[in-house]
Amino acid sequence: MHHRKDLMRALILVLVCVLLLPEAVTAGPRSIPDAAPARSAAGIDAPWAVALPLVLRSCRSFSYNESLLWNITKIHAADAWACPQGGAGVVIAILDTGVDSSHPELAGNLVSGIHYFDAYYEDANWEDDNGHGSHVAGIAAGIANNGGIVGVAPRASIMPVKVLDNNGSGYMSDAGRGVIWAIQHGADVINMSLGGFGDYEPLHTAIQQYAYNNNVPVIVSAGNCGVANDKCPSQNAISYPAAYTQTLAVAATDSDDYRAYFSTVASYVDVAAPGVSIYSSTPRVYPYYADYLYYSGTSQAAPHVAGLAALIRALQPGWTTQQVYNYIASTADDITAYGVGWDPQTGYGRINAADAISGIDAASVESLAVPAALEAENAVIQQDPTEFRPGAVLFKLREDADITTITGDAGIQAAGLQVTTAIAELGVQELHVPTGAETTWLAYLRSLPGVEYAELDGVIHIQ
Ligand SMILES: [Ca+2]
Ligand SMILES: [Ca+2]
Ligand SMILES: [Ca+2]
Repeated sequence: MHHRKDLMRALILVLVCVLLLPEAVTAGPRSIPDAAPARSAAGIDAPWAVALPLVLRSCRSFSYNESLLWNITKIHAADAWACPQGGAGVVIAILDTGVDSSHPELAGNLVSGIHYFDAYYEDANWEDDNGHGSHVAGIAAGIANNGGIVGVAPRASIMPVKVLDNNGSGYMSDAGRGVIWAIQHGADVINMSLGGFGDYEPLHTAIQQYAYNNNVPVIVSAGNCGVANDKCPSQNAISYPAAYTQTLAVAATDSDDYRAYFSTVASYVDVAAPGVSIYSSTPRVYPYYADYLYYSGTSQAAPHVAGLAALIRALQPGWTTQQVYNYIASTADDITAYGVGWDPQTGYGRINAADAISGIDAASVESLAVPAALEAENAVIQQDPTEFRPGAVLFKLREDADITTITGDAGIQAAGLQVTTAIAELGVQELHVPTGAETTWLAYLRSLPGVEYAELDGVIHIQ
């Protein structure tokens, strides 16, 4: 009985979807300048099948190559593309190396972006000169039905916020300003496939006050220090902003749901998503000349979750950030290979988009909560970065303090140091110090009674 009812319901739903979405049956590209069949640097042609039985099963209208895009299949993304589909109307800010504006997987989903560089520089040239940002953007919101790839939220908008250079590096201050800019310009979800090995209070404050408190989930890669390597100060080094409780930290898993060997094992890991050999969009410009490449990293894992957050946001715009986090965690498939329930390898498990979306109307998010024990473990460990922007120490004054307590300080005056505004929105100032003397002046600023905090501007990298 139930089965027959369900079947009838499904058929009606399919009919409604087909009526509402002519694209569903024509499977044609939507204002795509170049919808040539996919090709990769590895020379793989990517034929995509129009999978009619799956359309019937799930109201899905997007087709994709299920064996090539194992990651999309693994998290059951196709079953999450319910009507109305794909995260339409939701803006995902990609804080990264920029985004290729001409890529057919991305161009149609782009909104305006920004480029921050070296703490003071800003322009609108957010083109991707590295490749990482375009790859990440494709995983979150690559366009469906034009071949190649499809993102987890194929109709979400992509907001490029370029805070990393062509080497995939940048500073915490750029990321902080990027978060603020994204929120001020309408971002609904933020993806940060990046991290550094030092706490930086202005970025933490920007995430908490601008994103988290305004119902904007911040999805962050957990880090690639699962094995010792020259990019990590130590094995499983704490990565920021992943370690902040206001972010959702994502570990990387492989096609068998095992932790990727490189994925950082830590108390702050919240969930896991595919991050090994992920096929996605790359720039058509130097030095790539490739439409698609395979990348591995927790950088690749995070945008799966950002895409899922967009799908959720499209259907539940009123949920708080924590409710979105808790819901993603509670609908994940627990990876029991590392123990039943939460574990530091995969968090609450590998995300399951189908379970998240199918249960979203009935979900009682108020009853979901991250266990208190985990929150305690999640507490941020204060740690100054060893790699930071030269010549700068940033600080914030206490409410009752005046800037003359710094500019009029005998020690600072004797050294002839200048103070400028660094992040106006957060009241953060910068003390310009001689290169090599940053940690000395950091300690000095922290010793002054009017200073709420002082920080080095830590280096961040793609992950
Ligand atoms: Ca596509
Ligand atoms: Ca967290
Ligand atoms: Ca587990």
